[in-house]
Amino acid sequence: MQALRVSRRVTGVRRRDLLKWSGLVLGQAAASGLPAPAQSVLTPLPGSTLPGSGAPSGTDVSLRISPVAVELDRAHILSTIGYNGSSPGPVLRLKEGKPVTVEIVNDTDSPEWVHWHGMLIPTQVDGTPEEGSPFVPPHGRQRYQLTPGPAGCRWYHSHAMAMDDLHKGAYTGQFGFVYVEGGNDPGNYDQELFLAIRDWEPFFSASMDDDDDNTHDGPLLEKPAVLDTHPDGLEVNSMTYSVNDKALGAGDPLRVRHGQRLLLHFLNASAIENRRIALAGHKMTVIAMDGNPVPTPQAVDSIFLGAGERIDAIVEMNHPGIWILGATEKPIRDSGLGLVVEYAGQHQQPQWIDPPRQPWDYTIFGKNDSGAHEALPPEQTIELIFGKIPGGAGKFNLWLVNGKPYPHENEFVLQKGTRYRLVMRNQTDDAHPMHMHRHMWELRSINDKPTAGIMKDTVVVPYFGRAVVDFTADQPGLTLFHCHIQQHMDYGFKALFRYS
Ligand SMILES: [Cu+2]
Repeated sequence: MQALRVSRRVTGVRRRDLLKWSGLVLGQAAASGLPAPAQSVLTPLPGSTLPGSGAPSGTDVSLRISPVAVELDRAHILSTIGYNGSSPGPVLRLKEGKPVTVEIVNDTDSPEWVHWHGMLIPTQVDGTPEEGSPFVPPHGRQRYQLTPGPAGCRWYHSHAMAMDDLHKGAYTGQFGFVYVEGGNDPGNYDQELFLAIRDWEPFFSASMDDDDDNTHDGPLLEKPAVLDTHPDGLEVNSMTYSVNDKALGAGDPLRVRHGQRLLLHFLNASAIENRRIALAGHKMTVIAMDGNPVPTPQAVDSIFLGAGERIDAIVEMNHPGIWILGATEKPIRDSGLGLVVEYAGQHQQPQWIDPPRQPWDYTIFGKNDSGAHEALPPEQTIELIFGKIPGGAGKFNLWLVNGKPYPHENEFVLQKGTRYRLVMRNQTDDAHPMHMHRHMWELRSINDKPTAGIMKDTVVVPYFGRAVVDFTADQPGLTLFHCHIQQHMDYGFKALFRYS
């Protein structure tokens, strides 16, 4: 199993002196012991109403797309495109079901689309070219209303195609959290943080360092009997990482006190990779995935996030010290993907402890009696078989759904009100984070291990593996289904669902 992955392993790692422990600035302290108001210690622009960008009155959400500089650390100041002068963009806090007026100003030379990932909203405001959403013209603006929902951790990002331009679309800094406030009760907590995992300075590479091995411990259900042995094409890679806009050790530490409870909202905002994350010395209790409360919260040693996925976790600060929260793979952590967590009164060097290496298993968070019953049995099943045509040296791979790249004409037609089952069969040697717009999936099995009650908008289909999801077709209009790895999406790995 591992041998298959060898060709995608990075052999040499660029090291750099990231950990400059001296000179760290005191962060915000939340020592009251009371549930804290919403705050984002690491993102400088909290709040949902942003009158500062010249928005006309009556605008609830104002986003300005423009060039920004991101200082990951003193040695790495990047030029990219962001929202409202930063990347990530502001954490937007909206109320479920309460319509908001959105104004987007585009200060760049390219048309842009702002997609509201995880929201159940019409195609007109979904921000997706394939669905026909209007674009924000270059040096123009766009104004519309949307009704946020469902409650929970959503996000917004560019949905422009990039193709071979690594300075466009999701490769840029155009991403941010949306927290839709509603009935979800995360319980008491002392600090709330929004942590976007991110890579920068993408480049084309014949090898990759990824965490996809983490998705498997069982048989390779979808491995073809005869593998295509043609050489793979180029993938997009990175060796520059951050949590929000800071490399490990460069930003303020997250300052905590013994006995506090943290509510951490994680987002994998990468355009290129799935990632595993841990907080050394601590377990994290996963309470929600993709913003939706899970039926069975579980404490785990590490979490796995496909590109586009979110996890909300509660962490009990019960192990005083100075710790690293970051990527479980050392080269990635050493290249910036992490954050220092510092207990009050502790002064030692930040510690890392490798968590036990276990495959990521969504199903442990599902209903305990998942296989026993089906509350809403599907009426129709749609098979989606993923394939890859290796591109060969210096070229790009082509990605197929049911034997062909995008576009598909009328293969996927939904009837309103019908309950569907999607059987995603991944006949490639990559784990793909598959996302469906404007609908919510119920995960039903991963590699034939059953589950129920886990509601998601993005599911990582293991390499040579299988994932089954059910959903009700209740959002008429074109609906994009795609891999959330930008290059895979751009080179064929997407399909439009229509309503009849
Ligand atoms: Cu993919």
